[in-house]
Amino acid sequence: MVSFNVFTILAAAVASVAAIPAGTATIGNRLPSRTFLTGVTHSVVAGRGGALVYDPDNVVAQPGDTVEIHFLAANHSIAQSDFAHPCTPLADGTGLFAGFNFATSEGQNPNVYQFTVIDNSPLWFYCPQPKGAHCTKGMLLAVNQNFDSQNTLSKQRELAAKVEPVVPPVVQGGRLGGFQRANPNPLSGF
Ligand SMILES: [Cu+2]
Repeated sequence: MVSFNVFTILAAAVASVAAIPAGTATIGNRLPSRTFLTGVTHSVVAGRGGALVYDPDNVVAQPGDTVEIHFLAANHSIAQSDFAHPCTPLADGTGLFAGFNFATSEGQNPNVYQFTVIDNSPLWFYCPQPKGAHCTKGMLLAVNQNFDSQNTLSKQRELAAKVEPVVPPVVQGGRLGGFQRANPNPLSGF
């Protein structure tokens, strides 16, 4: 009976480990330990058609969903802000910043950037590329914006148009556990 119980516990442990996608663990991953990954991925394309956009620029996601950024030609990135200060990194230093590691002259960069939605709170992101002021020109991404509030993506674009993008000082995954990885699905989002 004892050995059966041990086996059962071991089997459960192996099963739970196997359920985590390869590549999830990374240095700087600060995901809350109880975040349950749903396995759902929302693909977002940065720079589609050469435009200064994330497409889509509005994602509705559940806690545990993954948002995956694919980078097309140019030198885009992604950084996290709050609603009221678009183009500026989160002041408390907890925001993610992917770094400028995704430049490509054609096609899409072989790497993507992933982060995990950890609750239903609105999340705000911008492209911090200062050359050409991508954020100022509206390169913003909202996750779970609340359309019943004043804080909508269209309103944030009005705020962004008045400021210059700030490059965050540190490349980090932030509370959302963001990390760079090889593109697991090159056709995703196209
Ligand atoms: Cu950009």
